[in-house]
Amino acid sequence: MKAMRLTAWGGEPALCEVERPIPREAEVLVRVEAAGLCHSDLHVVDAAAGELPYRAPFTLGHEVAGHVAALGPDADGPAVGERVALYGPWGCGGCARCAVGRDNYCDRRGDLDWHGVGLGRDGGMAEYVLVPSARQLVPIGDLSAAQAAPLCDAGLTSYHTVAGMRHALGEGTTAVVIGVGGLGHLAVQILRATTPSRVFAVDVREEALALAEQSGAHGGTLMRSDTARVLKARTGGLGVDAVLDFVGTTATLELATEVLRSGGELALVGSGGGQLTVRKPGFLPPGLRVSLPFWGTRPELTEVIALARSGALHVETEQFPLSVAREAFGRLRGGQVRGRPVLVPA
Ligand code: FEH
Ligand code: ZN
Ligand code: ZN
Repeated sequence: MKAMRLTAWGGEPALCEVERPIPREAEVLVRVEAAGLCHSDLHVVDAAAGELPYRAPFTLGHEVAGHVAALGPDADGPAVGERVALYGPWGCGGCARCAVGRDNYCDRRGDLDWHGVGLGRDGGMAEYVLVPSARQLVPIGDLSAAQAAPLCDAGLTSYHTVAGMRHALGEGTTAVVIGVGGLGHLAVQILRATTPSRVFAVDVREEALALAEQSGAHGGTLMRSDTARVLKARTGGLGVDAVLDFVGTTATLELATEVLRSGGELALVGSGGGQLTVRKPGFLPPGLRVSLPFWGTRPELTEVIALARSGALHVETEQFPLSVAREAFGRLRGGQVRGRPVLVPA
């Protein structure tokens, strides 16, 4: 079968011909219908040997949807043919966190040489993908695979981020989404669908602000020298209750702390490598709570899929045949994709 693989650290990913896996014990083989492409895939591909705990070679692709193709002899759960989304953060499977579907915060993460499907383990940028058990599968019903795949990471991470700050998103509150790309545009929709907050977007691209408005944002403003003033004015000078930073540079973190109200919530999601000095005495809003949400839980993926099936979420995607995956990597790297790139085995 065809698979887009990281063949060696520091090299370009390559479309390879590999054996189709055979499910053993409780494993389940899934025929891939769509696999999203994430900025984290670029970080993986750009990593030097030893930077990540993963062992090359492996197939990339950590946001995947398809249908069950075969079951190992001890597998339970979805029948052959059932359409599914893959819960991607695979932990040790035996700790207290994994036991309740919080594999994204596995207690043994530091001992593992993987972080999940396509992240040290063979992923879904391929015709087939093997999952350890049916526990990692969420039925998607008639949801299209191109919509379901991005929900496994972009959607789940955004949903988990909102879930972690829901207490600050009640009536009369305001949330700001910085960075309206694959994750940010879904965060806007999730905020609008699950909270009463007013939602404002910040980005450096006019087309991203248009996507934010299309996603339900109440307003948007470009990242400029006066952005803090514009955002504060939108709150009558009070400041915003929550900032979801999907960029994560020093400039976006500084903007966040400039506009946040006392007791506000800052979620740093983007891997921009930015820094924020946290000290007392200091200049941060009193009562500021900072979180670094990572991916999401297995129960939350079920909730995200249900939200999408209710019609509350629409993923902006640009589809590429798996055979030209390298072009998709280049377009994502150049910031030339609107929404989420999705690879379709073809
Ligand atoms: C995956 C692996 C490592 C870092 C970040 C990620 C995210 O893309 C998962 O949402
Ligand atoms: Zn990702
Ligand atoms: Zn674990």
